[in-house]
Amino acid sequence: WMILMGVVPSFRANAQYHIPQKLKWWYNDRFGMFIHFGSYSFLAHGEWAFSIEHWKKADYQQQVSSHFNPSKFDANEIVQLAKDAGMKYIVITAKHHEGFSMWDTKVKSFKDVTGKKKYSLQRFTPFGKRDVLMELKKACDAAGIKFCLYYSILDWSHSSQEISHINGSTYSTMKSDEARTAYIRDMKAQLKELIDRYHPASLWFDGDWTYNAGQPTLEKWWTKSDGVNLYNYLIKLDPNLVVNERVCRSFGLGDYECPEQKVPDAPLSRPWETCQTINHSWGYNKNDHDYKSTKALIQKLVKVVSRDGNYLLNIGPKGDGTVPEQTADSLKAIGKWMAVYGESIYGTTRSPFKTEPAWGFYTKKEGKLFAHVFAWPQNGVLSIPALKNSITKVYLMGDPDKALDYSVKDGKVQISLPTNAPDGDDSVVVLDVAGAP
Ligand code: JFZ
Repeated sequence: WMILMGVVPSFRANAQYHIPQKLKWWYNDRFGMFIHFGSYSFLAHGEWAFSIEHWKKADYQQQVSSHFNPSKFDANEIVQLAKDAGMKYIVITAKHHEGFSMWDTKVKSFKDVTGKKKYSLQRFTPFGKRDVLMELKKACDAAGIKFCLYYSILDWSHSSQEISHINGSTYSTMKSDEARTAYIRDMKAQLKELIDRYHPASLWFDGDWTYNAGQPTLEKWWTKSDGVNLYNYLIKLDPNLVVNERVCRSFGLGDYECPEQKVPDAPLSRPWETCQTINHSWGYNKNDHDYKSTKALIQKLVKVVSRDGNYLLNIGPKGDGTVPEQTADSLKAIGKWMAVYGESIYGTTRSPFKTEPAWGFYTKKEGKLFAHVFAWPQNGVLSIPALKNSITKVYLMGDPDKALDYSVKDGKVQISLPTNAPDGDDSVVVLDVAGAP
């Protein structure tokens, strides 16, 4: 027994971290929709066009922002797409790096270069007074989807910041200490507006990268203590607010980690989320037609959850507010899989084993182990390490009434599979367990 006890834990994964009460919904939901939508959507060159194309502030505002008119924006349609795809929360850009506010901000200093107009959707465009964030918030509430907001700390339009375009990157330097203090005060006022008006379940910060690979985009005007201070300010306004680590990244601040466009090799020391694009762009880019396959997207979601992460998948609506057809098609295809297999994602956590199998990934919850089989075994046998508690039933997730034969011996569970994989993207084999798997 002693020997066995010593051997068994060694190939089991590390213990899970504690999840604070306020984070429980987020940790349970596992799959969300990111929406990059701003005046850049009109130009249709992605959300970094201002920087990459070296625009002058005045030209960008006149030729891009002032033409943004998302009159076909339909919150219900977008929320329905998210819901059908099995996404449980939505994070939309309230203000991206370009500095354009998607809501009718009352904070005075967020103006265009002339200083005469508010630089917002409602005051700077032909769109009029519709409140798209509120429309989305209401549609989310009605659908039981959590509504969350993205906010960029750096701001390429704000008068406090000197902009220089160097090698396709844009550096934002504070004009003076007074400008810095005033900007941070005004940014906090905007965030209070957003919290008071939309009660977001979560705030997703970005544009904080003081120490980005030796390229201090913010010229060090945004520091760790600013990040700590901002987090504390927000939590005072709403103790339940979930905030990402990018209030000032790489210091372990906020409530969860944000490794971007990459999936860590193993679970991290605290909860994490990866945000990813469906093609290669966040903001709508009319030249980007290179979409990931449904299979790649589903398998990525599974891999992320098996390593205890959340998956935030991005859409970039067009300037008129409509969702590109290929994006909608991708979401619908994911939704078809989620309709059958969603319960192997929601409320599940990391694989119970340290080693990942060659054929796919594991997710688990109390009473269930889900074997996500990407590569269906040629010999008709799926081999799994022995579990902590006894197995009561094994079956294919799409066919729960038909029990599969299995044997348990020599520390292994051997399951007999049908010849053909039931799902080309990911077939899930379920093991019902009397307790934790
Ligand atoms: C940032 C933004 O600049 C971008 O426009 C988009 O909003 C994205 C979600 O976030 O881009 C980043 C930020 C961090 C990394 C890479 C791109 N990173 O840490 O590798």
